[in-house]
Amino acid sequence: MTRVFSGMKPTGDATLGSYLGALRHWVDDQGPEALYCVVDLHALTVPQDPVQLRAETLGLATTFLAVGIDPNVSIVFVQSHVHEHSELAWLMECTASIGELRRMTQFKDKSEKAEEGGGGFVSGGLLTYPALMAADILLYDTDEVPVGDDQRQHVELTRDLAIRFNSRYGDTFVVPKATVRPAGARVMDLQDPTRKMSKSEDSPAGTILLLEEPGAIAKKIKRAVTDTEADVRYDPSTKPGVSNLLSILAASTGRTPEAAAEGYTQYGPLKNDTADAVVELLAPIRARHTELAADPAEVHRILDAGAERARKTAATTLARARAAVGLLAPR
Ligand code: AQP
Repeated sequence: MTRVFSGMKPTGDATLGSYLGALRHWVDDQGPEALYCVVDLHALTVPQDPVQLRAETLGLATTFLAVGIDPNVSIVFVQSHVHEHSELAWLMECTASIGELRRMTQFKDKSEKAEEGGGGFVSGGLLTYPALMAADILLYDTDEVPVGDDQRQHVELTRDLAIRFNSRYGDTFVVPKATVRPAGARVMDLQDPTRKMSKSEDSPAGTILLLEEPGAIAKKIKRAVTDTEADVRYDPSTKPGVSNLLSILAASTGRTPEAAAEGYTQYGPLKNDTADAVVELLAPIRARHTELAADPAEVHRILDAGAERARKTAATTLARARAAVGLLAPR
């Protein structure tokens, strides 16, 4: 059976992008061999407010359940509840080269942003977090990692590290692969469609949150940047704004962007239909989240049970990796 692992950072409310690119595929992939994780340690690469981080962690776990992940089937847990992640991360850091870590697009983007707007502070974790991500994935003998397009590079690095570790120390890790579904793989910011829609970017008008009110969603889509032409066609390089709307409409209604473009001659009707489709898609998630959020103790219980299930596999893999590199086992 295929083992699936994926995670999401609690750095703000999940967006339409993270839903279309990842979360809804997690629901499709779920089963007893699927593990879904709130990767709270990854959030620490930039300074966080402790009270907010705790709230966002619980909130994101609630979102996993609200989108339809069934904790009686799949394993839902918080990364820091399973200490093996941090321990294996050190072995992965010592397997990765600085050059590999520096090449990661997210490191380049986020360190530049931190230098410009964050008072010049770039944490060491911003450079080394792909090693932690490799540990997250490799701990569970993962075969497939369902992610959006932006995360492909990290999964490629995980593969390289697994192969290098196996060749240095003998067969220890399963070599995983990313599964990136084309529909919704890269949802762009509505105000700057050359940039990914992102939860921690300061672009409220360009970002649709999963739990946002229907009126606010419709307003943002109707104000989305398009272009001065009037023809509706899918061509991301010359018409990024219109193509982004077509991708969203297509992913929300189960079609290709080219098929979704058929019949439109003006931007107004395209925006109206896209707004309706997104509102219809997200309404049940919002309602379910409200129900679940009323009982946080139950979400905590689910996370405790998930961590206990996850720990069993994590402990076995970590013991294998420790033995492989030659760490003396305690008596
Ligand atoms: N715009 C997007 N389009 C398609 N997929 C997306 N994902 C995120 N944004 C889009 C996918 O959702 C998962 C969430 O990953 P994450 O939250 O752990 O990290 P991220 O990719 O760095 O997401 P953000 O929103 O950009 O977070 P911040 O702003 O904190 O860095 C991944 O599978 C991702 O591909």
